[in-house]
Amino acid sequence: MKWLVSLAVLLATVSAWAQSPRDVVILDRVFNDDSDSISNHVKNLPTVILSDTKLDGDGRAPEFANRHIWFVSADGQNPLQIPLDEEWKLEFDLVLTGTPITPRKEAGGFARIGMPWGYSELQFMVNTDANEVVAFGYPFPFYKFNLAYYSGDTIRLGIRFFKDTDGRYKVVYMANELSSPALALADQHIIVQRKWITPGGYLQVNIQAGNPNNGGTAVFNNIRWNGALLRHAFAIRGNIELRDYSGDVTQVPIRAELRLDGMPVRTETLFTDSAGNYVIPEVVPGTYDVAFKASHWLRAVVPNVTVVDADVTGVDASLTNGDIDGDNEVSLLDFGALVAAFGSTPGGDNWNPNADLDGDGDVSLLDFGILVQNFGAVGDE
Ligand SMILES: [Ca+2]
Ligand SMILES: [Ca+2]
Ligand SMILES: [Ca+2]
Ligand SMILES: [Ca+2]
Repeated sequence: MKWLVSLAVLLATVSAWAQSPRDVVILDRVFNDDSDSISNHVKNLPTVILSDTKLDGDGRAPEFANRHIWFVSADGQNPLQIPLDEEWKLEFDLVLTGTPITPRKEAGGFARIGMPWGYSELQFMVNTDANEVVAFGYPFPFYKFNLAYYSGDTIRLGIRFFKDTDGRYKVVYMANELSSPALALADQHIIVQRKWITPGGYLQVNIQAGNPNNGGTAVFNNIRWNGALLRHAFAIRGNIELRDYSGDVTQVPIRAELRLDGMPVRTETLFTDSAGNYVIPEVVPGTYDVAFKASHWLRAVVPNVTVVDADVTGVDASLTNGDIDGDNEVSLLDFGALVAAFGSTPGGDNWNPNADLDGDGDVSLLDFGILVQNFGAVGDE
């Protein structure tokens, strides 16, 4: 009896753990071969509806398909880039309806994984024409379920991603009560160069020339997510000094980058308050190097910022002024840029706002003095 009780407690814990994602972001027309189709998207978590009709082509090549994607998100704006070492599971009930069922309408789970050239994509799809339930997309493992899917069916799909005890990143695909084995991704030495993954879902409707009634709808119901957003996330706070500057610091965009093992996992454009204070919200626990760079200031990196179970404060940086061309060094190139802009004011032919180092509205000897003082300085990598 004892193990039964333990199992019941475990199941209660697991079901409480899986919740709706905090938010999702919908990317409209990722494929847009029929630009005058009528697409409609509904975000009403835990439900997302993607639909697209009038897929008869727009008379301009290519005329293949339209695709729409949603991704889990912390803010409804940006897909969440989850560090690879985070285990997560995404599940939903999917109803895909194709009108007509041919040409192909497909929908299902979707993921992007960071690669040295950008990213690669997983499709875990059902389709209306071949009736398949199948996952594919390098470097994700191929898997085909022994199930037949028909337009209008409800199917529960799930993707679980985790780092196994053998050190390899693996995925388990789920369809109704079936699960694939834990399957390793290909080329693990490549995926660890970027270290992020973003899950979600998608709809793709292929074009049928001459049929204005051609369309498809994917309803994702009961979306459940137990990944990084349900573990608490915390803020990183601190102060950024923009040195030798008398302008309005609240108007200076600062690019902040969170790096895990040297690899960027998140970038943000920050603005500080008038005292230089900033906040990076919703940071998943981990040990980060935090890099800050602003237009004509050198980059500063604060190493080993560890987020555990509370906001982290005092992550301060002081940025050296003088990098007019933005190459992260104060050199002769910047001197040349300052000379070229010397004497200018906003609106002038040779005005360069990045040469106005002190932010007083003209390029003068004061700016020259700042450059001389910092000449030869090089920012952090
Ligand atoms: Ca077209
Ligand atoms: Ca059309
Ligand atoms: Ca420079
Ligand atoms: Ca100036």
